[in-house]
Amino acid sequence: MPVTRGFTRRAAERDPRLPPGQYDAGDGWPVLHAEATPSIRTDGWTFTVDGLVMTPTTWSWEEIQALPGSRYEGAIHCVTTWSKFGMTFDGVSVDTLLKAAGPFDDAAFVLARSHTGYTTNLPIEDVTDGKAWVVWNVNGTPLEAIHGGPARLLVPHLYFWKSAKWVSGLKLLPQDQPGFWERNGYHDRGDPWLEQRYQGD
Ligand SMILES: Nc1nc2c(c(=O)[nH]1)N[C@H]1C(S)=C(S)[C@@H](COP(=O)(O)O)O[C@H]1N2
Ligand SMILES: [Mo]
Repeated sequence: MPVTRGFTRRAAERDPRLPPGQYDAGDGWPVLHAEATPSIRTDGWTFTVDGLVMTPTTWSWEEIQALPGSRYEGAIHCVTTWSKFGMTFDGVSVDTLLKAAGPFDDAAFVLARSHTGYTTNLPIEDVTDGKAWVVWNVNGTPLEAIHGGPARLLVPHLYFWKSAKWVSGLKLLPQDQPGFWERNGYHDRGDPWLEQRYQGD
């Protein structure tokens, strides 16, 4: 039956790494952000973990680079339906940063913030156990300003709006506090495999 065979072939051709409703952007890497691209120098740059932590901690550019490095190799998924495969990001694991600051037991959420004022919220489980990074290199080269350089958050198992560009810190909170896109109609969590694109999904 040709109809059945056609359906089966198309299903087999779909890349199993592609979450539902996503397409492979190939070599291109779309640029998306709400604010003007800032020009942020690495001298004077800081990254701070504060809120519900024993030791609020700020790292300079040199200090964060001196931490044990960590790499992510894999896909990224934007809510506007493009995905990219085979990305290599280098930076530091959020686990390393949180370990230094020592979250209190009641720290259940984080609000990531950017040097531009952008924010995005995450449950602490989504940034611990090797699931999130602060990164400054992509595919072996320094992250360009248009992609969040000098450093951005990377939370690749969630839609890419959670990966705050020009990231400046994480605040540990007792309850969820929606960030920029989450207040503007995007889903609170943003799991691409569950197609959690917009509020109510
Ligand atoms: N500071 C900041 N970070 C941001 C955004 C933004 O508007 N401002 N947009 C998010 C969204 S919606 C996406 S899809 C990705 C886009 O990252 P890219 O431009 O490197 O592809 O950045 C995320 N991080
Ligand atoms: Mo996005």
